[in-house]
Amino acid sequence: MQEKIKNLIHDVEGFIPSTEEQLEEFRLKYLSKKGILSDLFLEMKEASPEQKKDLGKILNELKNKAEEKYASFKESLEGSKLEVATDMDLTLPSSSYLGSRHPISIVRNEIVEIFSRIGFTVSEGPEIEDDWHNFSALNFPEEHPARDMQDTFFIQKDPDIALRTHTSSVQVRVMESSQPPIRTISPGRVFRNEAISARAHCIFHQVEGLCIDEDISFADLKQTLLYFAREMFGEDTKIRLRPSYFPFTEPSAEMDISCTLCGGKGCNICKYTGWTEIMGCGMVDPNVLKNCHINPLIYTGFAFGMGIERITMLKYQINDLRIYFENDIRFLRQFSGMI
Ligand code: 2NL
Repeated sequence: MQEKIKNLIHDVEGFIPSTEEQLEEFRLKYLSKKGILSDLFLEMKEASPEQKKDLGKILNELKNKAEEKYASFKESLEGSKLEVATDMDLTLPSSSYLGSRHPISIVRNEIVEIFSRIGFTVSEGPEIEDDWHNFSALNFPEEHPARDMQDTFFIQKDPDIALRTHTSSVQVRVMESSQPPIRTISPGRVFRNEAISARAHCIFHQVEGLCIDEDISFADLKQTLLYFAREMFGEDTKIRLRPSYFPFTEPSAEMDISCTLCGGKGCNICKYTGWTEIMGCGMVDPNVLKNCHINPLIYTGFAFGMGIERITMLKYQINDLRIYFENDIRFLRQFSGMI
């Protein structure tokens, strides 16, 4: 009888049920009233007192092992039953919407690619800037209205520290820390204290560019920006430059491209002029070069700046800036699959 019980212990130890039915069979076989254990306990009563002692011990071991086995699998098999019990059809294809890049990121990446093909690197810098990098080094006079509280977000009323109002502050840092040749663009977020409307926002994105070397002329500026316009808006795109003013460039200009919608014939996007403005540009003012330890007698340079929101509006015919910040999934989904 001892031998028989030892074999049963061995069987119980090796038992691994994979369904609830198999576990129930196990329970009936060993633990039910008509099961093996009940029979064996009855059988044991027939044994001699000496045998009873040893048999009792080994029979209790079998009983404990069978009960433990049953308890441990009952919990795990019931758990798995719960998971399977949901009405999910696992053979269906998964959701096809994988998310998409934001249109501002798509256009920023495209601008970076276009300029990197002609040797421009990408520079980044802090969004919280000091007065020197955001204004003074860029030749903004002490009394310039852009420094005003109404236009700039100052940090904790400290007149020296503010959120950058343009990314030219990054390029001041590049000029201070390196010598020409410099060819770099700085994409990034900028902040201006403006009322939010369809045409203005207090947070927006810019790409500014800077090219400094010996003998850089306005012709280099013009050809670089023509190349950019054609790559961005198509090879038939024309550009025109109108005189303008910025504190950091002299001479300065505003660049228009032939209207992306009507191609120059006149429509409501270009207000029937055939042209739309896309950026500011000019030759870097010698005072700016001096401020950044670059000798203006040896080096000249051009610079430009554009708003990414505006370029994106023209490219995708978006007529309200606010939609960029609303995260409306119906708007964002239209850009899925784009890099
Ligand atoms: C704008 C800005 C311009 C720049 C931006 C620039 C200037 C220097 C160094 C680096 Cl000195 N970047 N940026 C130059 C000329 C015009 O326009 O708000 N355009 C829409």
